[in-house]
Amino acid sequence: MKTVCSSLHRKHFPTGELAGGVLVRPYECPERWDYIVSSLKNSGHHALIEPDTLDLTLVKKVHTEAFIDFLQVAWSQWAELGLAGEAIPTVFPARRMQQREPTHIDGRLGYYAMAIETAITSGTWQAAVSSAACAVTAQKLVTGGESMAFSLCRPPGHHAASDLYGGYCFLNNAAIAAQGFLDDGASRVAIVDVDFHHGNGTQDIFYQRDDVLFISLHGEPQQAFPHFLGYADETGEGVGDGYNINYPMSPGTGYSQWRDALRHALDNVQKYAPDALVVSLGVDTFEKDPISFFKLKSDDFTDYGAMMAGLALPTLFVMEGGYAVEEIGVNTVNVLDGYLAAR
Ligand code: 6XA
Ligand code: ZN
Repeated sequence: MKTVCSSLHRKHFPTGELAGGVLVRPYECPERWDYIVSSLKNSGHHALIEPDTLDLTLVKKVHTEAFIDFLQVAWSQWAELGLAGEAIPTVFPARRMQQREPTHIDGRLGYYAMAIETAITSGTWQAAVSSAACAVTAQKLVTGGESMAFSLCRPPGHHAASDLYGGYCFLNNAAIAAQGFLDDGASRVAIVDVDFHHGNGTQDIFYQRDDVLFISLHGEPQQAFPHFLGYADETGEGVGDGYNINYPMSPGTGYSQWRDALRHALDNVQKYAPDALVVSLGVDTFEKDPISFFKLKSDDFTDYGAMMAGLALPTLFVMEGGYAVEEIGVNTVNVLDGYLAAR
């Protein structure tokens, strides 16, 4: 198995995340990457590949040009003001306000943010680009004939919509990779998002399309971030109607219920008969995750990796969340090893 990863992820590491009303050390931290790399090596997966340069033309099929321009300059525009901290929005275009992009950085941040825990720092853009580059490089390995590949993306991507960042995400790595599969000849791609949080960005990007089936298993929006998307009655729009499937689940959900939802999800993937599968792989479904409420155990990750292999599809695993850092590596590699053993 080949893993695509880049040490440039370290360029993004804000000092603070607003959580519980205080600035804490971000849950989405660089050690997450280190623990995964070390578990990969412990499991004999030594093929770590550097990504190729990211093709921005591909990124622009998923994100708006204005959003990309904003991400590129947000830090320098913030830094010019000589402010003490990192770039965090404080005001939003809420209901009945204008949806027009302001020129001041405070306004621009609020215009493009879907949540405020995620600060932008000097290296954020560079890290986001390296993360998306990992996803696309791994996609090309799969398109080129590898039966599966893993892109160890950091920062993650599934909350990023065409013109929104937040929830630790800037560029939607899984969506960009799915578009990459299509551009390289696939007719249909399925994305299964097993991160604890709803993949609002990925859903939004493909909501009106039938060439990408998006399925998400997640904490119900009444109780879980991102709170404003992810209900079961969101099924797609226009030609996309029927190609968006959500499985929201309540606090305390354990593996037997979660597994039933995944079984149902994978049956839907099979009916869709895609040319490739993208798995948005977040392991924050783990029982000890500090910010989530599902109860999966480490062995459950192996089990569901094997279930995914049953589809026998060319498969790209894209790293999303997971914050029980000491177990993040084992849980992630369990999915990949479960998959490989069952193929
Ligand atoms: C912010 C929670 C962000 C969750 C990010 C995540 N309070 N998404 O793991 O998958
Ligand atoms: Zn998550």
